[in-house]
Amino acid sequence: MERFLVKQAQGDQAGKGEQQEQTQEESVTLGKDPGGPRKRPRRDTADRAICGAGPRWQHIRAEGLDCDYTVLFGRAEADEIFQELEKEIEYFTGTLARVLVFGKWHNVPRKQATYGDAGLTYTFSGLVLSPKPWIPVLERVRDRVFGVTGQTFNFVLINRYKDGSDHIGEHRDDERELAPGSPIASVSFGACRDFFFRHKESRGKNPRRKVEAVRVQLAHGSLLMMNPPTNTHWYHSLPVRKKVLAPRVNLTFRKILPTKK
Ligand SMILES: O=C(O)CCC(=O)C(=O)O
Repeated sequence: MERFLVKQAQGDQAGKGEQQEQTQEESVTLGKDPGGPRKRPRRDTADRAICGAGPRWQHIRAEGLDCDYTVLFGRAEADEIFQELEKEIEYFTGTLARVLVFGKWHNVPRKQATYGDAGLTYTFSGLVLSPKPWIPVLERVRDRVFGVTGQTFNFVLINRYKDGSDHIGEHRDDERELAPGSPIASVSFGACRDFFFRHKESRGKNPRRKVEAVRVQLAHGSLLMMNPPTNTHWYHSLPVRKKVLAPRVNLTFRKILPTKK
């Protein structure tokens, strides 16, 4: 059974022609919007009335994987938000921007920052940290996600990729810190990049099972809702794409558990 590829819907062209760099798995093109009915993941009818017609969603499904994708911001608004993010976000520096692998320090191959509600803490590189307080541009994106999904978030992790050599390896998001049953909302600005899901039983040289990987192209202004139980069964990554020359900023909004007193 083949899986889906959500193609770039609009915006940056930098991710075009990257498919040949995909080596470890196959995926199949779902294509541009297949023209299905307008749907949103939100189920509450009263809320629907408030929010109007809403965006056009593509539903990405596989065994234990449940995601919804849409382009949330039009080009002009996405450009404006991207510029503001570039101006306002304060990224980690020093040891927080480095990682220890087998006893050797390396620069993290991207820049990272966290913002969120007062009083929250989370662990990062073995340290207990507090996010920076929300700033207007992040509230604007967070509130727009709420407007179309009804989901609230108290924390955002920001990853900035200066070009296609910056990347993030295969991982799952730390479930101990996430509120059980909560989705993760991933909003992207800048260069379009490939994003992969790989089933946990289908990793490594000798996988227990062969489950087709799922590739999604994350366009400028797009929103990918990663709904439970996706994060339990699937790893995700943003691989190197040498042909991508433009920067990209990704925001993953999360609901994390309040710090235990
Ligand atoms: O940049 C992306 O789209 C992926 C970010 C990611 O994997 C994460 O925040 O856990």
